[in-house]
Amino acid sequence: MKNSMKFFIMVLVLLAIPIVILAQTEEPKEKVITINAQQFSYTPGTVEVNRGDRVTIRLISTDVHHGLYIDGYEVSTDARPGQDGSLTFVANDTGKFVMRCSVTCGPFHPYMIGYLKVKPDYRLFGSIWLAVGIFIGSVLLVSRRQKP
Ligand SMILES: [Cu+2]
Repeated sequence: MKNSMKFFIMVLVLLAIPIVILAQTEEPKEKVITINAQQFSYTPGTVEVNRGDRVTIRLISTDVHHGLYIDGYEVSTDARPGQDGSLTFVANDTGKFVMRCSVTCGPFHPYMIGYLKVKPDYRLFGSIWLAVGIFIGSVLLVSRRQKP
């Protein structure tokens, strides 16, 4: 393979990776998620959002009085049948957080647990990589052109 071809492919890969990262990362947005609470679980049991999202959780109970408390975010709400609960927060911390029932709702109440997953925001990382890639690509291109 010719050297110039190798160079061209190298630059293409250098630029393609951050473009793929940027294309797959969603913009932060408003997310409304409905969670059903029933003795002794949440449906869905795991909720996934992206870092920066403004998340509103609507809690619905169909049997008894339940609560929802998110460890780490320290936010909570509760719901009774016909009386939904609601809580809103901005998902600024990434990681996996435990959501637990905050109202004693029966014998297995301590095992009533769900999870909140906050995925990281790769947009800054992707943008920096792209900028550096374009810079390195241009410098290499210019330096090759100047050779006799
Ligand atoms: Cu409960």
